[in-house]
Amino acid sequence: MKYYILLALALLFTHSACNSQNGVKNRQDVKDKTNTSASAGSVETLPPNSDHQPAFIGQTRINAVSTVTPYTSEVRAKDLGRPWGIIEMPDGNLLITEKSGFMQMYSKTGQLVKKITGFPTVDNDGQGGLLDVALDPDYKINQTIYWSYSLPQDGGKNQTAVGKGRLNIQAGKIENPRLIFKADPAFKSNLHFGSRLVFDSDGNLFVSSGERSHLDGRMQAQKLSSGLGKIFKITREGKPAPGNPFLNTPDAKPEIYAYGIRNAQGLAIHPVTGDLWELEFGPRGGDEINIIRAGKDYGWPTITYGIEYSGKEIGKNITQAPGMEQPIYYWDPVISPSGISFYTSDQIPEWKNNLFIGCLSGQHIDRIVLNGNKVVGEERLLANEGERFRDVLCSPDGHIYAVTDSGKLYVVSKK
Ligand SMILES: [Ca+2]
Repeated sequence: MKYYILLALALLFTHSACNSQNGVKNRQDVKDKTNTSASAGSVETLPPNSDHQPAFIGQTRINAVSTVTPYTSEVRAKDLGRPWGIIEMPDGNLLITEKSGFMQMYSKTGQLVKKITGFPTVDNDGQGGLLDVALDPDYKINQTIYWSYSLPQDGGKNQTAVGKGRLNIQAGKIENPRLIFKADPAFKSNLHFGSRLVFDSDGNLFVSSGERSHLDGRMQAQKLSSGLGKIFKITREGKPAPGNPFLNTPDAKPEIYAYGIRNAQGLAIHPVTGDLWELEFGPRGGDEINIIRAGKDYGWPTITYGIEYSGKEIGKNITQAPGMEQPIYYWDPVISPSGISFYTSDQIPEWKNNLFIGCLSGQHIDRIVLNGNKVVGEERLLANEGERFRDVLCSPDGHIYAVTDSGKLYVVSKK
């Protein structure tokens, strides 16, 4: 008897879960018919965590697309430790950060070329460590690189910081390493450092900071007097970039470019428009793609498409507010987006100017197809590998290089 009651309950649960999935799918199918000729249904089949509704058609659960060009993936190295950021050097080698405080140069075939040491001490606890890396726009002349890290401070505190120095490859050393910027205030947390680095075409550096996964830090994301939950734009010396939006605002940190950010681990410049694209982690639901514009408020924690991990509502439980920017796309449930990269090669023509996203909990590389600034299709690549993809690099050579939390270097190539 007990067995039959359990079976009946199980069937009832499965049925209602399917209904809610189909409900979402059906709504989306209707909405997306005008947007894309892709196959019906989204890549996401799980029910959302919240009852929030998108602000516009195609803001979430866009129709799935499939790459037609045959492609293949391969693990080229397995000994990266805990990689966080990957960039390409002018000579075609890959420079990969290691969270505990060093970098490694690898050939594209997966051979270790050089270990680079001499970086300042990092707080490697939790999500902290030596995180992203960027080349100076004049690297070929000055061999200067920039890195982001969690800077240890007194009392168990730490903060997102940016350093720079001269890369001496032959010696495997960073020369003259120095701190150029830190996102005040320091905080006692081992979470949400943001910290992705990307240079603008004007030679200034965008830096993201997180809100430290703390209720007080979260509120500071809305405060221009705090460096938590922000996008900064700084010069190569760490000063506020000329033209920054809050240079003349009393009490505002002049390095701030945009605010209301939760935890952005994805930054990239769009290859056609030159806009700054940002990927950030939502709470339970509500991972976002944003196009970052000077002086704009991206809403966290006032508006969000997510809920607390506990299941509680966040703030007033609203998704839209005057003066706050909408994400161009969001996910519920989350994919945990980390590093991002736009594909610019002609090797796989259907990927040209698509956005690729390394997903942690999602355990795949997400492909986003765009029509202008509108998301029109989504695909999950390498979804059967069971890997947390920390960063992706779409090389001009037509291959996608990706690093995982398990220490692997993947290469995705045309067959
Ligand atoms: Ca937002």
